[in-house]
Amino acid sequence: MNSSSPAQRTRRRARAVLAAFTTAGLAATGVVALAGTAQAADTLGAAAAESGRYYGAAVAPNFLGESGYASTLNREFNSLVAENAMKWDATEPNQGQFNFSGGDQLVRHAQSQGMEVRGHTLVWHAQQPGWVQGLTGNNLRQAMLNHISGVASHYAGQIDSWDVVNEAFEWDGSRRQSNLQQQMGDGWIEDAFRAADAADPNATLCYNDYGTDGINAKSDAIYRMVQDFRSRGVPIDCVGFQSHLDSNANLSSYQQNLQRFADLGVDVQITELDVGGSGSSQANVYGQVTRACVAVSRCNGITVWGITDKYSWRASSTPLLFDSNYNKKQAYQAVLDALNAATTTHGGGDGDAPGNGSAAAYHPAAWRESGPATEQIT
Ligand code: 9MR
Repeated sequence: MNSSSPAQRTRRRARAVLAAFTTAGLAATGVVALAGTAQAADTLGAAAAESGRYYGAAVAPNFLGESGYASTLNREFNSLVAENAMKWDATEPNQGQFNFSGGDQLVRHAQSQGMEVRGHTLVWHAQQPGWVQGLTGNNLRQAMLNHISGVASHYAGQIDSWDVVNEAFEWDGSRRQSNLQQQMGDGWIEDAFRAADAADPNATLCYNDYGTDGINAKSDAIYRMVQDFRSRGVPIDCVGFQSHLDSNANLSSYQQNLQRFADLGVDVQITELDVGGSGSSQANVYGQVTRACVAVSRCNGITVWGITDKYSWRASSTPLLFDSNYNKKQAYQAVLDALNAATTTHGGGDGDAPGNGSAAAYHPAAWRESGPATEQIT
């Protein structure tokens, strides 16, 4: 059991993430941030690492053998998430029988490249195996807890952030009436977070959803849930904003929305970014999202939902940063520029940041989570 306060838990996790950046991210990318100088990095991962962040992609293990796919992933990204391979139907196709083959392959790949790993997703109303859909009441609850425990403990120590619960709210802010909600009632979300915390105390535990790209009824409801969880010590560390967008997206309150969650004491992450469209309008939305994230110190990373348009879940909308031939699109340059711009602005903004004389000025996690010297770091 974990007896530390939520704030202590988050601090410990943020430090673990920072350590991963300094050893894997920065060393692997060869980026050296010198005080007062802005070095423009030429890959997404290296540019994000300059401000202590990750830039990731959703990946499918069966494409890793394609050279363009693997080389683009390895060159550009310093984080990955399984697009499908860690979901309930993939990891526990029969009750109590776990299959980690696809997820393990991705974790091995990430580790060989010095990448971080996001875990997606422990509990969701979709992509449940058939046996789960027939369960009722306490049987479903026990199955959920056992699933979380089995998967999160298998990957313990290897996942930086877990999407513990995915898409549990409706547009109007009410709870989605899934089998999870109907069979277990309101308490299932916090039960899921407690089970994930018990299985992997060091992972950053996220609630993840879509349609939360500004201040609206849905993000308000999630905000109230996070506020409630933090006040009662339910172990939530992070909120994921999927950000499946189109070129005409209205992002007028996007950054403000990220910031209000951050102000509750959780990290915020852009978890499934893609933007339907093309050319400058698509690039403009990508740029806006990136600038919003890097303007919020607790926005510690961005994941795009795929590498190439060719394999996107919405391929006909050409929503990703690389076309079907792995050529960089205009949106790629908008993202790279926005990430590189963050390098010059970090370290000067907040009063509690170290001065520009310290390399840590480029790694907000180092100072934003600084705890008392006596704090136990695990
Ligand atoms: O991209 C995923 C696609 O390959 C699957 O068929 C689909 C199944 O529902 O899930 C897609 O990923 C979803 C993610 O897990 C959760 N947020 C929405 C994503 C797009 O549907």
